[in-house]
Amino acid sequence: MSELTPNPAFMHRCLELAALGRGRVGNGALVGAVLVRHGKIIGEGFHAAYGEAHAERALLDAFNGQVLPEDVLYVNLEPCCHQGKTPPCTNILIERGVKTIVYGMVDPDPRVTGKGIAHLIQSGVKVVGPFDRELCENLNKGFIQVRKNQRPYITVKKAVSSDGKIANHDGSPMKITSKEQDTWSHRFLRARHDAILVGVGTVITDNPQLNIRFDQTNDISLMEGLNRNIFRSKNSIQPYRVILDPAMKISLDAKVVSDAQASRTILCVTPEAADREQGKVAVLQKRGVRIVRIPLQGDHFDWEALWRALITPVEDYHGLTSILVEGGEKTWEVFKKAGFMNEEVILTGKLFKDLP
Ligand code: AOF
Ligand code: ZN
Repeated sequence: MSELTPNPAFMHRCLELAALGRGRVGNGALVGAVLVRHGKIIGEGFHAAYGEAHAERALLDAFNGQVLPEDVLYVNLEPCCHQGKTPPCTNILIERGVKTIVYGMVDPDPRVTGKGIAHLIQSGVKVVGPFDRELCENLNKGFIQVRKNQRPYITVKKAVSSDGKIANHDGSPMKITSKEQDTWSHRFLRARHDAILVGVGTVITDNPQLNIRFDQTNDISLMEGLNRNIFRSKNSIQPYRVILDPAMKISLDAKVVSDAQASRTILCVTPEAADREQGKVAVLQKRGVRIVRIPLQGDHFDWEALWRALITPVEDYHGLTSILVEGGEKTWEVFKKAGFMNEEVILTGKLFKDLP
């Protein structure tokens, strides 16, 4: 067999497809697959939602033709070999006669790690990879974090004036970032996380919406030079809004619990506060707000209990894998001090004296 030189364009297409599952795959992986014949894509598939067909199966189910020995299947994650909510992908790949596979990264799920590749090789499939591993791992950093460490991937975002002052120092809202920075934040930060997290103090002072709003006019210039489609598409579901509110101080009028997307809000309270505020709990639950009871450990929530509640699927909640921590200052510090910060993004705005 002649040597195969994988083509990055096909792996990039897998990532674009994979990203369409953002917000829908719960605590699972974002996966896309393409079938290539003589340098052209002839089939595509992606993991569209939690519990639904994996990318490879979705592709082969939709592909009516015969897979030929020279066809190459690209997929950004090692094909699975376990019986989970759906049958193993390795089986259908072998059955349908796929002879060459290019994969992007090894699956961190211990049920699969290395075993998917081994199963394919034992069955005579040529397996090439990991190919474009960094890009693939970057898209699935939340999934990797959850599978390896049983907690979400955490990015902390701050806005700081160019002379180092922080907004909201005295509790009053202050606009530090520019419109362009805000568009970037929505497009590249909020859109690439499963949830946006703030402390209740920020909800009380700013009454934020914590959703993705695209500024169409700024989109294109900001996207230049970047792969435009590796983000959450406009039709995608909004990220969850996670509010840390131990004493359940949130107002029933706060936007995050009263707008049309109240069902995307997860309110974390102590069991004592939930018992004390049963009326409020009932109203919020009726609006679809998810209320999770987390005990305190010292002056903050018990981390393990918090992670468990956020990453574990229960009934119609399918879990999440990544969180963007947006504020305020106390919340940033707690995450940083506890060692849970994977990434820190600091947006530098105007000089403090020039702020409105
Ligand atoms: C693939 N292709 O598209 C995805 C994979 O509970 P299940 O059955 O959905 O299994 C979840 C695990 O399957 C997940 O942790 C990861 O190891 C793999 N996801 N594998 O070959 C896909 N989504
Ligand atoms: Zn699979």
